[in-house]
Amino acid sequence: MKTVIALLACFGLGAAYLAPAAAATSTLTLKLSAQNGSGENGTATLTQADGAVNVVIAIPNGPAGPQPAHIHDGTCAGILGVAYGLTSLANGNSTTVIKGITIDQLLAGKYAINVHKSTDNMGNYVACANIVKPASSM
Ligand SMILES: [Cu+2]
Repeated sequence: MKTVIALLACFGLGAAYLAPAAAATSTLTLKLSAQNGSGENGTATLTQADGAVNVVIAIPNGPAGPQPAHIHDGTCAGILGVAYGLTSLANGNSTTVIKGITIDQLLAGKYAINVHKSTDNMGNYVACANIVKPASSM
């Protein structure tokens, strides 16, 4: 009887340790930090849907826009090419559904969400967030 109880205890612990690693990331909130003096701080919230990732950007003091936004390869410190297009921001808000990917695939690579000042000034980045897990949830 003691052996059975010990085995059950082991399985219980095993399941508790395995569960977080096996579970897909369902939501990820990133802090968009203002760049180049824009003052445009906000958030990007990624939510896993069935076969797609929903990306919601919210910059409370964003201008009327439109402000183009993308998921780029690279990091905020070293932005590379566009990996996925996002809906341009209007009044600081943007919602996009990206089909065929998962949040975990984004986390496994090196990606950053960035927002451009305007269609006429794409070279000026006004906000950026690296797609990484927050340190507290690692
Ligand atoms: Cu871009």
